[in-house]
Amino acid sequence: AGRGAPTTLDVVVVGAGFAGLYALHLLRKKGYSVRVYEAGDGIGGTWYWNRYPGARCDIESIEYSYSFDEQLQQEWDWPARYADQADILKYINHVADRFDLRRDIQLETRVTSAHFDEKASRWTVTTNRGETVSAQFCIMATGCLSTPKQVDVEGIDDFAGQCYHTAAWPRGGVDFSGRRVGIIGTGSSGIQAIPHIAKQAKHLTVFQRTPNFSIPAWNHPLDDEQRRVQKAEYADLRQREWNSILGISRFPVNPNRALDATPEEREREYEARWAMGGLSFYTSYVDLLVDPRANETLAEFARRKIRQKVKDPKVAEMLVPKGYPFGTKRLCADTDYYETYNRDNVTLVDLRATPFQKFSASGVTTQDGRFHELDALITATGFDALTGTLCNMDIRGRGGEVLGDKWKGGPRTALGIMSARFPNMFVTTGPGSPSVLFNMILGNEYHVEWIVRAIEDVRKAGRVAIEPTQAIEDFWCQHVTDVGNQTLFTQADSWYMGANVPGKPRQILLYLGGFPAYKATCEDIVAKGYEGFAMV
Ligand code: NA7
Repeated sequence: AGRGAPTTLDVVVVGAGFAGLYALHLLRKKGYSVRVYEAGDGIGGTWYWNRYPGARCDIESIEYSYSFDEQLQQEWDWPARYADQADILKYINHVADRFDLRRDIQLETRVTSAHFDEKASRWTVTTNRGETVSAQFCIMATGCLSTPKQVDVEGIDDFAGQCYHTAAWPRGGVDFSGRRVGIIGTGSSGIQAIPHIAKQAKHLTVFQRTPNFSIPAWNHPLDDEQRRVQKAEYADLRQREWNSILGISRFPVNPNRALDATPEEREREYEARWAMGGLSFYTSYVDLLVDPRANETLAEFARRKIRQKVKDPKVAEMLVPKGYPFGTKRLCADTDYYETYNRDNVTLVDLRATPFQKFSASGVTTQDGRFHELDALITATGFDALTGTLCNMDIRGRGGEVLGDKWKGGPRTALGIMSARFPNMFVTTGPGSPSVLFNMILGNEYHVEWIVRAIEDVRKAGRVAIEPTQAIEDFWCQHVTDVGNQTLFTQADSWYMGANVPGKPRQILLYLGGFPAYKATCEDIVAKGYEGFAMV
């Protein structure tokens, strides 16, 4: 890209993470002119920004990697069961070089607006560098967790120490030696970062609003023999992933119901899952996420484990999750998380009992009158997930309708991929798709393949645009809500529910019918000539 590059393109892709890179690769292979815009000064999306200590994937690398190229997956060596941020970023950069992707990626360029020109049936895309391009199709590969959420506490701007959000971590890292550090947030990011920061800092104060369920990851290095065995079964592994609910096939799926099992059988099952670690609990019984009594059997098991690990019973009680079902906030996978609270230099503050009162230059006071002196503050406070990035961009469809206005009461999509009156604009792993509870790499691959096929089908049909009808969008939104309501997910104040951002409408933002059912619906629609979509 750059000098002399055309300002008229077939496709603009926004974002150079896993989805954007694959979209570029596939579209270019099919002969389309494509440019990818990326806000960061490097590629990798989530894995570029989230470089906090301990950042690691909690899906095994053998599965959390591209499946589209057999040679790539046979040649790449993952050093550990779960890869850390640096290894995943290395992999992404390898993929970019391997498929010669960089020449069509423009870094340090943020797309600020995308307006649909109805007469031309094209998108006019503008960047923060004042550049404007015209593209027939626009793919928003902007990610689900790409707008970090800041905290709003009185006086926080007066705090004179260093402040870091886990999702905007400085490139060279941070040295916390000798410092008094505070961290807000105990989701996946906080739970991964806390053990690392505690080892380095003079003192770490963890400000916890809601305790999470976390299971040991049991991460370990992989040797050549283990990698050879894994790679030998790749074809079968991928097949099983595509047919599974979570896109993970390394953990067995138990087809039984927890409530049909005896307490002893349940205990055996849960102990076996504990030994597998991490997300394995999601498939331990089929009724866990739909029946509160089933869920409670597992929640109690997990609470007992926390009480066994944390020496101070008062601290243990603060860490024990209550009041929402197991797994309905994203289950965390950790390394030495609970053990960290047995250290002398770690303090846990329960923000429900003692909320923040006010920040000053040197720390924060909680409502019990205690002053916590801090040299640095880490916010592991999550994201305006799934909708934030798209709603903050100036996206205008037919009649100048602004996407952020259309989605004020909640996102409106068909299949999580398109929105009515925004023709030729596609989203990967968008709201209303199942991807955030599925192996994200496979979810992205499927979306990219669906989108590229749709683009080709528009061209083949001699048409200029495709868009969903209002009817299919209404149907899909209702379906997502109905399916969500059959689960326990609606009972937690999670980012899945939009409940982590003040003022955001509370509704289920992902499709919980499972990926195989989702994919079948998407394929069926195409087989019926894009039923519910209009080609103009
Ligand atoms: P999460 O999972 O949204 O966690 C954010 C954490 O920050 C969570 O413990 C929140 O408590 C806490 N939080 C957020 N806002 C505040 C305020 N204002 N005050 C105190 N505490 C606050 O984000 P992560 O980055 O950890 O993980 C995101 C996803 O990445 C994860 O689900 C995986 O899929 C990978 P709350 O629970 O809202 O009370």
